[in-house]
Amino acid sequence: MLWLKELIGQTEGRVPVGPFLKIPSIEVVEIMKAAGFDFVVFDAEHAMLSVSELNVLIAIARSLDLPPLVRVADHGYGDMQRILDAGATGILWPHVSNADECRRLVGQAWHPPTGTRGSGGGMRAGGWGISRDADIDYRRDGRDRVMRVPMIEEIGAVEQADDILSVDGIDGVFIGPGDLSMTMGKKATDPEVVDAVERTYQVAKARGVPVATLARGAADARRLIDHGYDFVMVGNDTGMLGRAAQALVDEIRG
Ligand code: 3PY
Ligand code: MG
Repeated sequence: MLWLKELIGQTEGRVPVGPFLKIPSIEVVEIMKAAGFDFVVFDAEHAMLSVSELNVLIAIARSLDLPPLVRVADHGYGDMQRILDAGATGILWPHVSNADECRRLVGQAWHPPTGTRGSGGGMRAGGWGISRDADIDYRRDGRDRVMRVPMIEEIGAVEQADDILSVDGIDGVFIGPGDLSMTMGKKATDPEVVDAVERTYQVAKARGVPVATLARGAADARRLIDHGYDFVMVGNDTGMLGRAAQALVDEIRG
């Protein structure tokens, strides 16, 4: 099975790229694999994805060797634990504001003695407790292979990025330009926002934390890769479908 954490920095010159997915559909996951994406992030923060739907989507993504991560809806323990036990290969937490909050979240996703995540090896993440496959090991995978990724997307968090990114157990950071720009009362393309994103990027690089952000399309994704981002999110299923449908109608109607 592929893990995003193992793809980062190891695919010679090939930076992993993945979309956010919001539509609860097996076919969409298969299409993203067929299109060539390296990983997917199911977006439970903004989309109406239930834990039961995530369970199915995670299973199909894993079977396709398309590492599934989940952006959780909140900072709670219950859904996150079930999503990890369902076999998500990483968690993104939206709006992480400071180091204490980050430490608590990372701890929830880390088994003792380092954290407080409960033991559920009888689930998919543990090969249903009967796996003969040495590639599946609930405790080792939970410790070493699951990605724990705080999202920095508030200007207050940018100011505290060095503290936040010093938290033990972080496997990456995602800089959210959309929310960040809102907290600054600006547009994502305004120079002040671009500078705040760059400052956060530099802190992550200095700390050796793999860093990602959201690309505005293919050219922007190439720019981010050339700049040195370690993994890149681009697009989402609703946007891709919407734009393709609109372009088709426009072409017909002129
Ligand atoms: C943001 O830009 O705020 C994000 O969360 C990216 O999806
Ligand atoms: Mg956001």
